[in-house]
Amino acid sequence: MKLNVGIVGLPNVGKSTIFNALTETGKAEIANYPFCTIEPNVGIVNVPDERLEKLAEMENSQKIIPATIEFVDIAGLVKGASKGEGLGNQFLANIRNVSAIAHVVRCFEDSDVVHVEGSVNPVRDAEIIETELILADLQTVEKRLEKVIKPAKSGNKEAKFEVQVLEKAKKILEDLKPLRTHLNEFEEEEIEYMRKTIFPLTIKPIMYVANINEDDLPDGEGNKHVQAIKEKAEKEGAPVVVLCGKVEQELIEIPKEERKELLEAYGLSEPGLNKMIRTGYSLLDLITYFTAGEKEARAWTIKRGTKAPQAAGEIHSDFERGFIAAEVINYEDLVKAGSLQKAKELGLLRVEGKDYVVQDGDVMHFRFNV
Ligand SMILES: Nc1nc2c(ncn2[C@@H]2O[C@H](COP(=O)(O)OP(=O)(O)O)[C@@H](O)[C@H]2O)c(=O)[nH]1
Ligand SMILES: [Mg+2]
Repeated sequence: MKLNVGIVGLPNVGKSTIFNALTETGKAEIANYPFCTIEPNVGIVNVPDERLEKLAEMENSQKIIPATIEFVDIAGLVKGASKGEGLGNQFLANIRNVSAIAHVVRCFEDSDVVHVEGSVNPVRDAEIIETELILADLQTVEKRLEKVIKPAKSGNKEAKFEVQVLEKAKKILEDLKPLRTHLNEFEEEEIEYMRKTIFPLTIKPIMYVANINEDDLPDGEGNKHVQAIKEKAEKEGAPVVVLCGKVEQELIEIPKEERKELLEAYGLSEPGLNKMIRTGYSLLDLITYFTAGEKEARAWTIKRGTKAPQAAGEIHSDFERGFIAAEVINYEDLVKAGSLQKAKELGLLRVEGKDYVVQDGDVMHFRFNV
């Protein structure tokens, strides 16, 4: 499965503004993706990571290759999408193809920008979209139920299992609740089944992106709409990223050297987009390990819980196939040592075997034999 984040929200909330700024600011070198055609609404974005910069400095690496994550601008979700309103079905299909959702809500007042619902109210807006996703899931679940109910009745074991899961999901969706906030009611294998067989929209992890005006920077503290969406998000256990789309756009339009000054003027230590990228990364349950040498310092993306051989396989399938061992030091310890060479001299590199679960920030060197 591709690991990507779909940007979702009502029209005119700032999705494209944010998407464009994102793809500009974090533009990944397309040269690294020779075999994929990149659609105009897809942006491959570098994951900002200070550790990688420091690592490259420490090891005198000529090149830095950051981890990347994909964002997709999903346009045009409106009320009634689940019934095919607007370009409803197409958009729902686009959401089905992403692994996580960045739900942009408008928290800025601006009489020049039309609000499709007539007023600024991010909680209502979020619920409009959520309801469409819930209704779409309900349709999917009901359709599948129709198919499996007969074989289940005649004793088919798999069908019986499906019915049990689908009935549970149906009840939650009929209460107009998303599946993602009710996952504790399912067994692990039931969740797995839903993800792999019926691809629900509301099971995907979500972050809210509160788009505010520049006067409300740095964090939207005094903006009541931001407070309201934060309360909703907290109940759901979803993260909120507060940013100003307009300022993010401004930042990419000025020369790099001037950005720091503009950020400081708004009381920001970094672009809001950086937070959004990192939040997307963690929503997907991804962590980073590093390799570093004179040639390059590079960040590699793995799912949390990945063991050393599979992590090595990210670099090359030979590394996984012929895996012998990994020399490992965590970034924090490496910084204390000063360099890989010094760490080696101090005996700080651990040798780990095939059952080692790679940790975020591990600096790895693989030994393999093919
Ligand atoms: N005042 C203000 N306007 C914004 C902000 N972000 C986006 N807009 C404006 O809102 C309008 C819709 O933005 P767009 O990104 O096209 O929204 P989309 O329909 O969600 O993709 C445009 O005129 C933007 O310039 C913001 O932070 N503040
Ligand atoms: Mg748009």
